[in-house]
Amino acid sequence: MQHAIVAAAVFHDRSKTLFFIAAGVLVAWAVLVSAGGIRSASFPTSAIQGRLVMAITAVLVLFATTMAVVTAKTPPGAPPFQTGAVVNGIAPTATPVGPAPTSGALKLAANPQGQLLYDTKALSAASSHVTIDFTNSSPIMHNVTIANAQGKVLGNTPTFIGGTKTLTLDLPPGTYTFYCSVTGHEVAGMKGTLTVR
Ligand SMILES: [Cu+2]
Repeated sequence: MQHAIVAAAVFHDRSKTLFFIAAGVLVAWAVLVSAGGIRSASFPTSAIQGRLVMAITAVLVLFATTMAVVTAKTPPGAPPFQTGAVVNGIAPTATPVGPAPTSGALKLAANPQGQLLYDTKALSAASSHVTIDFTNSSPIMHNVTIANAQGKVLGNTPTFIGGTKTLTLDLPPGTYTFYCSVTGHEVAGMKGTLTVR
């Protein structure tokens, strides 16, 4: 019975030091009492000694059982990191993750202060039906143009100032570029990558 509790505790949690101390003392006591019983034919030698042995045994069993219950109630600590396999003590480097694919309309905006930039360099669509809502609150005319990996233009918004224009395209899964085709804007940094999942 006690043995089963010890075994269960061993497999449940290695950190239950208190319980092991209690269980260890109990086991040591049991060995001691057994040894005494084997060596001496008249063990226990008196009724008082017999009661004493029983009392100590009872106290130890109670202590060990209590510790088992107390330690079992201690929730196991959550793992602090989920970084994948650790090899030779070196955790794998974190892989930069792009924006989560959006199944709804993708939002894109030009820098409202007039810098030749969009507000993101990466868009990710969860399906081939791609909708981009492009907002241009800057004082400069802009558009959004989509090209495939070979540079072939597949679609674009009009070039405009103020408000939002929507571009909808059906694109096979793959990697595309989005950019502003107004002269000099793409070179200045008005471009990014569109990933279609
Ligand atoms: Cu532009």
